[in-house]
Amino acid sequence: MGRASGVAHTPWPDDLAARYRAAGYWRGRTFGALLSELAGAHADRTAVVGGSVRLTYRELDDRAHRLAAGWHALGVRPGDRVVLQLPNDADFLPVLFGLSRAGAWPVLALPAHREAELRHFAGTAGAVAVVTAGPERAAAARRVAATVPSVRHVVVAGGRVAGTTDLAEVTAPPRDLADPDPGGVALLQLSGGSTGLPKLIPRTHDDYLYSVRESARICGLRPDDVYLAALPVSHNFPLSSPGVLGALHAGATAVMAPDPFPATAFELVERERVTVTAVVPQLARAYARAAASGGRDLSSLRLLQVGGAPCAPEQAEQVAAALGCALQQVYGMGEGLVCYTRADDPPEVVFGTQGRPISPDDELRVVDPDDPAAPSDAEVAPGEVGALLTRGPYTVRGYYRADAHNATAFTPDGFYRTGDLVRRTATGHVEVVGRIKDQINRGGEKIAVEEVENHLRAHPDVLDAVVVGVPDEYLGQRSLAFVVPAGDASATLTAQGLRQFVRTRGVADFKVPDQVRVVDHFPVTGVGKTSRRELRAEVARRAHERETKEPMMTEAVRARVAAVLGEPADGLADDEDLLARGLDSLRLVDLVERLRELGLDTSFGELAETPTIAAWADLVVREGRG
Ligand code: J2J
Repeated sequence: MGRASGVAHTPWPDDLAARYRAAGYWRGRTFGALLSELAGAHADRTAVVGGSVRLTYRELDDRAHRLAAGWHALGVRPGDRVVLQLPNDADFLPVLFGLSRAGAWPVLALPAHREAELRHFAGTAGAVAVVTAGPERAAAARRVAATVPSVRHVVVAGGRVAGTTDLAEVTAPPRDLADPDPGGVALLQLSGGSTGLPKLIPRTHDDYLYSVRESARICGLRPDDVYLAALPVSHNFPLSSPGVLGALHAGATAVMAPDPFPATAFELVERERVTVTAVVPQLARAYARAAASGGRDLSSLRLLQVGGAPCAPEQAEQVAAALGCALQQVYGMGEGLVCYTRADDPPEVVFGTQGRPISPDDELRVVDPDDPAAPSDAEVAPGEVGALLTRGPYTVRGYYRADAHNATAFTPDGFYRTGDLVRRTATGHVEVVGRIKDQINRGGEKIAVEEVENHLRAHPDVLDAVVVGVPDEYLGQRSLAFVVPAGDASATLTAQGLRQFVRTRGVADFKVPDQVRVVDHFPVTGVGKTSRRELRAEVARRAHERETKEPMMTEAVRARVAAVLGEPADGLADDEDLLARGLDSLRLVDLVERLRELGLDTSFGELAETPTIAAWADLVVREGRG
């Protein structure tokens, strides 16, 4: 596939690399070497629990050795890329470490990803294999293998699927394989992205293990801790902040939850005496509600980490109270930087900020979010809101094979443009206040609007599409697509049909627009909006306004219609045909005048076209000045 070009891994400049080594951040140890050490130190302790399988450290180490030899026997060689899409179960860690020992670079796909995303990962990475689980994903992986020539193997966990290799067969007697370069790539994380499909993030053994080690220390993990992976474990948060890798680093136990819902998680907390887990704010609230109704013994839980999406201070406080454990806010990103509130931070900091960075050598700059196309990168005054730029000992310097994108995603001196709007407190804590990138954070799942727009535009009856995030009480944000039909297709395009269309394109469910509005033009009044970014910002602003203004405007319109008809307002339904109510042309002319008070410049003909309160309120929200 010729789409991706450029270098695999952008190294840190020599002077900084030397400094990170001298400071003891980078210790020259690989994933495989770490596991060997852990197996020596904690041999008979439980490392992993997944379903009914329990693996000691020695067993985990042994499986990883056999898998490494198995991958080698399949022809997987150092530097080869392998798309890894496994759910939270006992296979995940042995496979990850096995690939790592074979020198391969796992590409950490999420179980939610479907064919379109897998094809993109395999194609961009030039992957030699895809490892997945379950018949549906296996079928998608086989279709990917049929179109991406580099893919030689589809390996499926837990079952024999025609045309694939059973994961159980990827095994061979342990053999000496050269330990990979600790300064080289260990794995490829995925970015939430804002332009098109997710970018691949090359993380090195040195940098990733530094973030894992320090995260485990900051969270006070000890051998008697039990970490529950409730979120999909290939995501950076449950993998490394401190996540299952941090748990192993501390000699603790990592428990894999097959799904993140309270019933499943709480059963495991009770059964395994879980002490630490990590969730997104939406789940935290669900946990708090479920805990209030009792039924499970959650007394072992000492720390709930909340991150991945904005969490309001009151919410954080309520959750901590409901679960009766300490709460920690975590602000992190697959590209690197992770911030934690600390155990000894005062409550207003724990509840009111998203923490401070892991490393004394994390450099954070808060700059003027002026023009994203031509950023000045001038720092704002201390305590002011600005766009966050960061670089440091575990933040990447470039995406994998994405030279053109890297030119704008990073500053010339190597800072990553996070796209987040933040404020830093006098204590150095970060408050995340919003985003400047075109990305929707739907309950922690990141959606690049451009990717979804491209899928919508692929529909033969769609001329153009703009996708924006609108506030959602439960999810934080949900996605709203505005679609302009091609030619006279407006009669045939439906919201449901378009959502189904996006689904059949083989993308993760969370990317299917929550709402679709078919419109004859984009709801924009400003002139000269040529850039999609500005258009989106305008549409998002109006969509937001509309969400908040619509109920008010509906009542204002209803009152005026009632006055014109001489009937009580509460007898008029939003969607009833008002012409049938006796709203004749004379009365309509009167109404035109009255709606002018709401800032709507309309005509009697326009009102007669769709004679309902709902439609007119819509007009007022869209075109009124009120
Ligand atoms: C607001 N927004 C947040 C927070 C992330 C630990 C924790 C999370 C991630 C993660 C991670 C937020 N409040 N507490 O990788 O190791 C939004 C920001 C950020 C983007 C990164 C980790 N925590 N976010 O969420 O790569 O917008 O990583 O830039 O998925 O999530 O998303 P992602």
